Amino acid sequence: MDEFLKHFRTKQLKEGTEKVMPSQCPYCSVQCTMDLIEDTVFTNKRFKAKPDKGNPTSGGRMCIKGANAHQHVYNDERITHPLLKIDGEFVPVPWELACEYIAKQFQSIQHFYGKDSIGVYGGGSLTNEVTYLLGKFARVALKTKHIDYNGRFCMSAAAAASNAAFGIDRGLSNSLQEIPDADCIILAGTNIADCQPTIVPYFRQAKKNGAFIIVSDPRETATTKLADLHLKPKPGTDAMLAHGLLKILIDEGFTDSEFIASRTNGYTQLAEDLTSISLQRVSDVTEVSIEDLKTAARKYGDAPNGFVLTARGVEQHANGSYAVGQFINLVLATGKIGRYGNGFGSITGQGNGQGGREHGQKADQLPGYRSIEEYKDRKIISDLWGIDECDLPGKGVSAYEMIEKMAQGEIKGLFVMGSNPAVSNPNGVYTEHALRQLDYLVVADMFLSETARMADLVLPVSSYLENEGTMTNMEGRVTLRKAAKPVPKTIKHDWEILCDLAKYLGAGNAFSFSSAQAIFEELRVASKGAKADYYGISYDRLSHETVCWPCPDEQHPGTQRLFDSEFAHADGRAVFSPLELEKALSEAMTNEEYPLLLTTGRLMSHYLTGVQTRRSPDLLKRDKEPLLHIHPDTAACYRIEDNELVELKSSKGTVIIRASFTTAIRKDTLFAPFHWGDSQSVNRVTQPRLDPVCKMPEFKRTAVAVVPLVEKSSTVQTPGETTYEAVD
Ligand SMILES: Nc1nc2c(c(=O)[nH]1)N[C@H]1C(S)=C(S)[C@@H](COP(=O)(O)OP(=O)(O)OC[C@H]3O[C@@H](n4cnc5c(=O)[nH]c(N)nc54)[C@H](O)[C@@H]3O)O[C@H]1N2
Ligand SMILES: Nc1nc2c(c(=O)[nH]1)N[C@H]1C(S)=C(S)[C@@H](COP(=O)(O)OP(=O)(O)OC[C@H]3O[C@@H](n4cnc5c(=O)[nH]c(N)nc54)[C@H](O)[C@@H]3O)O[C@H]1N2
Ligand code: SF4
Ligand SMILES: [Mo]
Repeated sequence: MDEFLKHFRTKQLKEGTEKVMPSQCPYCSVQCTMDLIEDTVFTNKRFKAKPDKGNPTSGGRMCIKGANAHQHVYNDERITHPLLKIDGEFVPVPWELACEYIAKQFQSIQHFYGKDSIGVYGGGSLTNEVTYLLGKFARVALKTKHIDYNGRFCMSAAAAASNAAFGIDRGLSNSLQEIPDADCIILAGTNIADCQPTIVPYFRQAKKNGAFIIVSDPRETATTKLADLHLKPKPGTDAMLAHGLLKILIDEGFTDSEFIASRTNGYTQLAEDLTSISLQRVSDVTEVSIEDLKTAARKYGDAPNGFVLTARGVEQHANGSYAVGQFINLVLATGKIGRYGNGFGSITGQGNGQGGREHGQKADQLPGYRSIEEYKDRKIISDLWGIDECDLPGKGVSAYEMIEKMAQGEIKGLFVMGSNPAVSNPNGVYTEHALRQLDYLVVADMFLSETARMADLVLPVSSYLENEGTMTNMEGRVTLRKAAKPVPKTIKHDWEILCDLAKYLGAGNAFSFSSAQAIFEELRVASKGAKADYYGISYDRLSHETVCWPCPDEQHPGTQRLFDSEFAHADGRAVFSPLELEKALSEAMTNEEYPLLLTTGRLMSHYLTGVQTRRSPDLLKRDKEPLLHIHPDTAACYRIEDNELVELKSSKGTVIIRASFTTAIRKDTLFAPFHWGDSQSVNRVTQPRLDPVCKMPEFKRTAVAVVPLVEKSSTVQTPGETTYEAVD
């Protein structure tokens, strides 16, 4: 078929029936670029994607999600008109009417219940321009303090830990190009092979060059295949694991005393406090052997160059920010940062997971990582936005806390752009109830997502192929995604929707933008001199290069590696995270009723709540439904058979899911992906336990029970059905 396609392509090219659309994948934080080739004649396979060799991060690679991303864009289920719910049915309405309705409803709610009764909920798939504008929209047009976004569930733990340690928060401290030259790499709670597949070759190359790779994950995954040493900790015990590693590094003399003395604060106290923990205790809590702990610490300590990378496996816990801080301690104690081939990174998730957290859609932030609580920052931004500093709202609450405020009736109207909170929040049953409690829910999306279905009004938005804007990848690399094709006439860009709504809300003057580029120009100024400084980046530059921030002026080349000479704290030093043992100790979560630990995560073929990938036939056919990974020995204890539908229960709710046997998981742990909605949404069982510092929910550890859907109380057999043993 491929040969045939090639032949056909050549023929079509000659006839000029082939359309080439340069595009950039809408999904993960690598941001691969590709040419989408549309064959206007050959209808059997209309589209073919060809990766772009010039991309400095993906280097001519793409994964199956990127190759099939266009399928959701051309899906018939795409919304093409604003939809107003009348008597439970969605009815298409003109844009003017939709905007008028939204403005009237929100204004009337605010009139009775105050400005903060409206919430805004954003996402990390939005471009930097939309992220920036959404923050401005909430604070200037709606004048509410309640804005937060899905990155709270994604990057908040790493952000809090990086800010505390380094004084700044950027996914990777170095560009990926340096990975092949590391001698030891610790990958903690990250499954790059399924989640950022196109960066795996950097790690393969490192291995070829002799690097020792250590992976910490309670499961065997495509990533653990890369590992020379696979540590399988009990879920939620990573902080303790890192304590153990640091203890060995100190005891065996692997620390870099010169680096510690000249570039850090807080080491002496930490080293002293660590003496109170024995390796035996670390091993008992984590269930990783002392021998494996020693091998890991020695390999990392002994390596001239090394990286430590974390992701959601370590971060999505009620102690996530603390755990990340402990991994950063390993880097600081060994002086493995601020020079070539050495560094730390939290691998960002969404396409714009990095930029999405920099420009003001987080409850406590203003553009450029400015603080909404610092007078100086507030003044700069309010002057730029043409409002009084005292009229700029203060800090709001985190995403899940907004859900709580909806349930309590404090937030009565919600505007959602770029997220599907009904499926991605923990405590799903409660979340759905909270969203249903709202007086007015507006969702801007391409599809009737599970959240949009609950809305009073849904606004159709442009897709990644139609929408121009900048995205910032895990390296802090800013890229310009140009529109590959025009937006359908009845659909609008996110930024246009915000500008239109602002007019109806009486704030049109501050939203008179005519292009994404015009918004970026304002963002540049807003971020000038701030931590995430984009001032030196322009669309002109981005049309022929990519630039890593900070980039303070147009002559500046951008910053590929951070911390070469100083950290971002006022005194230029990094800070060790202190020991708080109670945070590292795993709470006894399981009990007789809920004896197992559930952890959740991702599959290669689907993306987040699956709204886009479940509407891409070639991706859906790879994984049609969620499967609950369970060890056969565990399954036997609960009379569960392979491929059988089971009830997965916690104290919060129940999910119906098919069991799938695997020996690649700890016996006390179950795994399920969260890419499906409704009765198959795994977040119906997760707990709303939040990290007190960053408000990250504990997605990676829930006490659960699992029972067969079919009661096995007697031997019932109908032809073709399974026979079950009788229960005593
Ligand atoms: N295919 C695909 N790729 C994606 C996404 C997607 O939905 N699908 N989403 C993107 C986004 S937004 C994100 S945030 C990233 C997420 O990227 P990752 O964080 O790499 O993905 P996860 O599958 O959530 O979790 C990673 C691993 O953590 C392990 N884990 C679970 N609990 C623990 C624990 O307690 N300790 C340790 N050490 N490990 C644990 C899981 O077994 C899993 O293999 O991926 C991005 N890329
Ligand atoms: N159990 C469990 N839950 C989790 C996680 C986990 O590991 N386990 N991970 C968490 C993480 S890391 C994340 S990032 C969240 C993500 O969770 P969500 O915020 O729900 O993310 P998506 O599923 O991508 O939802 C995005 C929605 O926005 C729409 N969309 C896409 N692009 C655009 C755009 O440009 N504009 C607009 N207006 N809409 C757009 C999509 O169609 C989709 O409906 O889930 C979190 N929830
Ligand atoms: S999902 Fe990530 S790795 Fe795959 S093509 Fe898209 S950007 Fe690249
Ligand atoms: Mo994420």
